[in-house]
Amino acid sequence: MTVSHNYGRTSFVSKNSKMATLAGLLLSIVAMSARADSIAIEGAWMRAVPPVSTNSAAYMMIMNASAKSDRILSASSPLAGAVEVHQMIHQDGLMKMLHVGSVEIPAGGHLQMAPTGYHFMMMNLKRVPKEGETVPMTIRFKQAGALTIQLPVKRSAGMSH
Ligand SMILES: [Cu+2]
Repeated sequence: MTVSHNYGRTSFVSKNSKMATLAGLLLSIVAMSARADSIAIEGAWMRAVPPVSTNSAAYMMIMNASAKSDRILSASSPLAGAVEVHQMIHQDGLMKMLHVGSVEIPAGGHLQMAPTGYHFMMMNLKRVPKEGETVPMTIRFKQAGALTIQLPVKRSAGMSH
């Protein structure tokens, strides 16, 4: 489910000023999206699951405004024992989930993580968050470094704005 295309949004490329990055980070936490230099994340959410669940999943759009491709190396959340990148695939008439080691975000492209494709599997939940809560997740990128985002807990993607 990797789709690559160019963004006609030059505003994406942030100047490497620490103040601008900090201001942008603070601003984007409020907007439930985040950016670190070339990477911007929008529409992030975590699926609300029943209290007995041990796993959940997180979805988002990851955009790479850089001229270099980037990769997700790992992710973590204080609420999960482990966070893995998974992919839903259709095989032999069944939907299967694959653990993928590393996913590329093409230069000038994006990676859409959604219930039908790539997702962050949040495993061994230490506590099941309620709908409406916000859960932090840190994603480590090969080029852009670590980025911490806030995941609103929802039952479905819905429209947040
Ligand atoms: Cu999964």
